[in-house]
Amino acid sequence: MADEHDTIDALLDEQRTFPPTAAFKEQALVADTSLYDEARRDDEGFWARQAADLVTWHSDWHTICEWELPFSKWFVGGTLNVSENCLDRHVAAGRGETVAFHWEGEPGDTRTITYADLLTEVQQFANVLKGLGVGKGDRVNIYLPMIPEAAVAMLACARIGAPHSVVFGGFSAQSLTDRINDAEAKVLITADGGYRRGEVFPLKPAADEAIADCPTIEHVVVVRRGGNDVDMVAGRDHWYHELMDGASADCPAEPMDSEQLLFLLYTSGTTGKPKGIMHTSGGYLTHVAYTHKYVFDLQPDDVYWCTADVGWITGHSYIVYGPLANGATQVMYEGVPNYPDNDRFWAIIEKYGVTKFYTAPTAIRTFMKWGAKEPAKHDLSSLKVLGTVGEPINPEAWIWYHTNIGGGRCPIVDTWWQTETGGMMISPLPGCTTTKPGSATFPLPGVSAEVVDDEARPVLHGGGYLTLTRPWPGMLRGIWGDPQRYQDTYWSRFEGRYFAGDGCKLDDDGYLWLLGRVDDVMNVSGHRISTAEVESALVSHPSVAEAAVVGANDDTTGQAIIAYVTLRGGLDASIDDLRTHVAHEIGAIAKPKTIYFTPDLPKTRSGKIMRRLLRDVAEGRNLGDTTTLADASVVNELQRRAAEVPTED
Ligand code: 7RM
Repeated sequence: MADEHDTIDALLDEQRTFPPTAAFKEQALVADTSLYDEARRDDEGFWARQAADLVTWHSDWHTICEWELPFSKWFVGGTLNVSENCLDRHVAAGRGETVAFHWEGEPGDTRTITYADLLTEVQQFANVLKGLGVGKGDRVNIYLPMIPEAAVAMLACARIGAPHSVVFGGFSAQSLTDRINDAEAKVLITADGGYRRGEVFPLKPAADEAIADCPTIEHVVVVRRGGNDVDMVAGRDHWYHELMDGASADCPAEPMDSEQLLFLLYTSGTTGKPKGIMHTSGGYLTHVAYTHKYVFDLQPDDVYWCTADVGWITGHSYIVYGPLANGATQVMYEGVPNYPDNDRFWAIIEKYGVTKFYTAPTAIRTFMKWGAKEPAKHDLSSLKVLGTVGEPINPEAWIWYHTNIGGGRCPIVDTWWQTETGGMMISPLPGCTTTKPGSATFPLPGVSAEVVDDEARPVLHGGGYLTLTRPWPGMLRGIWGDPQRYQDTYWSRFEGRYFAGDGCKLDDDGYLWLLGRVDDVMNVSGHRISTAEVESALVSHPSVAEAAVVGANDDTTGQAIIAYVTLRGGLDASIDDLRTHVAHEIGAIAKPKTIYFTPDLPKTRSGKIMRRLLRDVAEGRNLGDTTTLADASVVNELQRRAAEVPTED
């Protein structure tokens, strides 16, 4: 057994608990521990039952899991077609008229797309791709706004076994070039432009710039959305609607191997070139269908809305593959949450009667800034389960979400997972888990996680590193073109374990509390303090909406805690107030040395705080790589202020 020493000091002690209500339990798919018990007895058998229950196979697998560390194969020998699982089987079961997507454009235009409609469009587009010379194994790049054609394109690729590589529409031409070239994609699917904050943002010009340096691209398919003028290169560029006009709606789904590459999704490492994370078919689909069903307690009359972009793994797993495999009805929204006004999301929930809602802590903290009066303008009584993903959620943001969006009655599922894990790994089950605000609670049935210290000894209480000890069906199969980097990045820090890169603490009741990336852990006078905990303490002050904390080099303490704080609209607090508050919440050792007030924090395009840049600012360095930053002006402003603001001692 490990001795009780903290690899990362655990400081915050959140005591509030929220058991599922009797009313929720009564209707829940899972209201007891039966799934956990079953998976504990035989995890492979458990996953095999999910694969048999939730996925339709052309032929059976002979081996559930082949595990040659660090490479796994799932449902080996089985064949299936992922797009058939997402479409044909629902139509064949008489659910063709069920709405797959209530799509809402940012300007307010709408489309209602049934499963039958989606199946027709996907078959047509699969034929279009074949007509452009795309065959099984060929990579297709997708660079689109949040329009239904994004899902159509992904499913059409899946139908013919052509792995897709979706690049988020907010990425620059250079990022697109790098990703296309690494994947050696043959075809690019893009749009003229899309809507964002009331204006058309052009995509095709960026795509043109990108592919000027992409020798493998043979054809470009352009969806008309923005209506902006674009150049079309004869022979290379084609309008989507023109190709679809002449396309047959008959493209039978061919069986694919369970381990057929379904997609690549690029994720930027801390350094160097982005990694093409590989996901395959049968295991991935099983994992995302299972987690989507049980974590959201999916019911036949649900209207589910995930606010992610399809360019991120959350969009792949919990807009496209998981929900469609489960035959769910969804809302898909094109634009930003504050167009035309700050209540757009709440208006959408009311309009469509959304029951299950999945968003990110960064969005929730923004909503807190805008104030509870915005959701109060709308009837949100349709909501039943609320989800979060992407970052640790501070207890205060959790409580705000629970109170102001969930009306105090909706369980919150805080879901921890990664691009690499493919699907959710640590999360409550809403009908069975007593939640604690800020904790992702326990590994899902079938998932084995362990917190360890520097020497890979299990930590039974306190802070350490989150590792995964058994393979799981949705796990990445590697990094495209670089098996060594796969081994080095994920499997070398702790022998025989997948290391996710996140710090995590275990409390007395065995709950897991994610502490952020370990690169973000600070060392103050020998205490290893997680940025997430100091941020949570700051955000628990009534005037604070959002906070980012970093450790900057310090002659006396090794590192000093520097905080960047955004206040809630109309509220005020002094630096002294906040330092005292942190000391009171978690102890004097965690008091920030310096606090800067800022209207915004630097974030990645998917909304994660970029602490690395704040460290550069705090230490007076030139900024490193800023290409993944959503809005560069934020750090420039902080640099200017850093030069001006005196340090508190
Ligand atoms: C789904 C996604 C992965 C990283 C991961 C964590 C952080 C995600 C949570 C979380 C605390 C959560 N994929 N993260 N979910 N931290 N609680 N519920 O975000 O590949 O883009 O990022 O995100 O650090 O390692 S991702």
